[in-house]
Amino acid sequence: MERYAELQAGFLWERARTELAGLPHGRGLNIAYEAVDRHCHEGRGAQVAIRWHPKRDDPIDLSFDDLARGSSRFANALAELGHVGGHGVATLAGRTPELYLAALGTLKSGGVFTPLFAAFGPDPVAMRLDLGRIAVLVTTANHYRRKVLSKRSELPFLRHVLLIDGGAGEFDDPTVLDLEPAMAAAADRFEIGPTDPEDRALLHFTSGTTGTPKGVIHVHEAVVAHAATGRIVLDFGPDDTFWCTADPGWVTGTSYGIVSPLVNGVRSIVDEAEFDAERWYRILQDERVDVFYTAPTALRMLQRAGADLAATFDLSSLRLVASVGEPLDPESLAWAQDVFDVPVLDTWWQTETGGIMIANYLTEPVRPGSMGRPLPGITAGLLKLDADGAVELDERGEPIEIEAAGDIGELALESGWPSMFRGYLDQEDRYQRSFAGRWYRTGDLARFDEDGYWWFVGRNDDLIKSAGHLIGPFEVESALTEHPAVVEAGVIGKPDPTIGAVIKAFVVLTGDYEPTDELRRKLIGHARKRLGPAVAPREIDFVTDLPHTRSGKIMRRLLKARELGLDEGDLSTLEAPIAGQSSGEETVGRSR
Ligand code: 6R9
Repeated sequence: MERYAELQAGFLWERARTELAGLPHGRGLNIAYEAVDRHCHEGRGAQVAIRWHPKRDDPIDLSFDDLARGSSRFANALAELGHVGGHGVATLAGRTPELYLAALGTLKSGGVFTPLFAAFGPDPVAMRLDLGRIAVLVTTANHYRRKVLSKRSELPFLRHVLLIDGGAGEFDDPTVLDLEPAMAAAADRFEIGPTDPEDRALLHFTSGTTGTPKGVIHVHEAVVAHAATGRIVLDFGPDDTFWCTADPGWVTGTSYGIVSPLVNGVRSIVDEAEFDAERWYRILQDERVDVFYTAPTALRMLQRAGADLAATFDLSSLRLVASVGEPLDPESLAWAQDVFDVPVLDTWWQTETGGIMIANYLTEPVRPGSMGRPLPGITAGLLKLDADGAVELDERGEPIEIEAAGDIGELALESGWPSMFRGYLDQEDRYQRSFAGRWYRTGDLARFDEDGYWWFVGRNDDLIKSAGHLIGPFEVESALTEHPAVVEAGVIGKPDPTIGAVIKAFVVLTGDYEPTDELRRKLIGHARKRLGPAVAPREIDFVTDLPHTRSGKIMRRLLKARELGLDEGDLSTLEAPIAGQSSGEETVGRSR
């Protein structure tokens, strides 16, 4: 692998583009062609592309040929129903092969693919189907009956529902069809139509802190970034087995759970089941996983399950572990490095960026707590903000960039990379507002150090103003998790008439500690020593779990709303408590 400096010097997006095949006869660029058909044309069709672990039964292999044929059948089935270009197709399903075939088949057919979390309830589903003007929904009979049926009349755009597990007869509705016979009747070859790199391909919903979710639009050109970042950061090689634990309902599970590994020809693990520490270690061991991409919250859940459990498995196949979604605190990083005995690389990106933008690299020293350095081809900047959080402009009206290491500003990226989002659906104003001059504003606060490593400070909205200090919850949480009693902490500012806000922490303890007043005092003492009295929490509550989004982010605004007895806002992305580890969904009944 090339070192960072060399990579940066030699990197051009135009050149990364030439590593892709492009559609035959100069018909453009299509994600699904790069992900599957290309491998078949180049003689790799028999290789395993996805090794699927159903919830209960033995794993099943899908080769690139299988994916090519299955996705073609899906595209033909769509065409048969009259969906030929620009149509929105959503999945509301667990991580089963049909989800992956639907994703790839939709892209082949010129449609726009939207994955929804299977655990969403009726309201969030209806809202997204409506906002996304979804024409075809791929789901199970059970989801349809429980979540969509009663709202069907409010969804005029929804023309067809395809049931993965059959049972359409129950609904006595010509627009509700069984997927399997529709696919079986369709041809397994499909010629992908001309695809402009700027054609829409993916629509991901990401919830704002309040109000309606934003629909983030990506185009086929994004595959250039999916491909390159997989090689540069995740170090994909042809013989690798890769496991991205994210559900496609979160952008990570699409960019790195579908597109990037397939385009790079690596074998991917897809696990239908939800988190289970023992199961995860077993998969890592038995599948000889080389590269593991997960979230800090999952690493902390593994940590909670104890090092003893980890020690009973042979994890020696691993070459690197990477994480995304939240800051990877130095304590969790050290734990993971110890247990997996490989470099653990934090990576930073967003739904809007489509792919990894800032990362640590296998070839470079890791700075614990830092998200690393910008990818080659990516220019990161730090914009100066005024007291109201607005970008400060110079006399020419250009945003002022922070030049000094250590100062805090808003993380911005110079626009123009291939996987940059091309819009918020129906919210052009909001899209325009997320740019300042040539910069895309991420809404995250950060700083950089003398060596160009970037450090996450917090979401702009989560920042706490207390006694004249600006405090990012992450630095307080990170100090708390350093204490051996603490697995996870969530920190908020509680409004206070005198000092603006009092820092309050919600703390999850490891199994070895009891929630006592004495421990509370000790933790406050520990935090004061680490952070100073102005930044240390004044109050600590012991809790058994913190509220997380389905992508594993601590929902600080919910902690705050509950603390203050305020409206809890949009909770559609709230993850069910980890304890039972079930999303409350039953397995899709299927015979095999
Ligand atoms: C891929 C994804 C984006 C937000 C982002 C930031 C937070 C992601 C992070 C991180 C600290 C990291 N975030 N990675 N914060 N360190 N390595 O997560 O997309 O769901 O849109 O969230 O997640 O706040 O702005 P998305």
